[in-house]
Amino acid sequence: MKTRRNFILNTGLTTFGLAVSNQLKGMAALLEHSNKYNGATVIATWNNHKAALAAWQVLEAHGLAIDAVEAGARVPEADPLDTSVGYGGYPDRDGNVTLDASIMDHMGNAGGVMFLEGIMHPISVARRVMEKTPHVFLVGAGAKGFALAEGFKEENLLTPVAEKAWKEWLKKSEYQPKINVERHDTIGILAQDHNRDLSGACTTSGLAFKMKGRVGDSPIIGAGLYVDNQVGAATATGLGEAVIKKVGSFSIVEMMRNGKGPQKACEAAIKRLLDLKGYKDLQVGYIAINKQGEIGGYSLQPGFQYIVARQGKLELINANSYIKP
Ligand code: SD4
Repeated sequence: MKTRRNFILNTGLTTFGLAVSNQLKGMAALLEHSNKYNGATVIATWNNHKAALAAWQVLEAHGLAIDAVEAGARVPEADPLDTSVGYGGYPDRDGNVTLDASIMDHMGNAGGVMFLEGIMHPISVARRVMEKTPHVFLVGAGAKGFALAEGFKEENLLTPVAEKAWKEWLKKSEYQPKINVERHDTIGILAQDHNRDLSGACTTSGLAFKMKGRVGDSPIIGAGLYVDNQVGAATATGLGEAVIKKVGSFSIVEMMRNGKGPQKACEAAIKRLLDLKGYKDLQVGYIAINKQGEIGGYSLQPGFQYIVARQGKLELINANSYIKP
């Protein structure tokens, strides 16, 4: 924690109505007492501060963690400026916006949708799969048919900005995922509510200009997201193929079960990527929370950030990375 540069987002200040000096004192206290239960907590990948705030508001009103993570994930899904998630997400190489999402609650229930088209809120469809069907995953046309039957609206999710970027990409049609450059804003969001129950959600439009039908880690239980209410929860962002091969989020929760704290578990999971070919050119970031409310985050490359909301404060953390800046 010592080497991290932390700061509190201005966006949080007015919303929470706290004086700056109190915030700074509070932040020091947060770091000092990070091994104690700190009350309700939200932790999300990247600078998804609006999402963290939406989730926090659910927890602050003594809502459930599952409602908090869904509310949080819906924010970037509806944001046309977020080019990695939902509406406004960059399309595949044929110009189709195809979405992946997963959700887990504190009872070990899980739901996911993959390769879903035309529905703005895949996270809410994933939740319906979890709560209303005997299944865990629905994909493609099946997921869409289910969503429509559940009353979700069909919409064109390709914004003019995303279409322009795709047409620009078509000129060369080279597929080379770049570290942190593809606007990796995929949201993985974890919450612990006032009952200390844990839930998580993860939602994405996947890698920009991917092959049609490609599915990443985000909707795959154990890879992009895993929650065990007895132990903790973890979620991932970055190159999904690498996370899937290492079953990243499940491995972090298992390491926490075996005694590691969230920070050490994220670090160990990142180190497991080092035997993958080409690891120096890919990015993966993990975040985790345990049942005690301790949090952690770590990435392979520099540049990964995550956001934490707790005790009325919103804090953006620059994660430490295995490969140094
Ligand atoms: C994927 N993990 O589909 C996602 C991409 C991502 O920010 O995290 N983007 O592989």
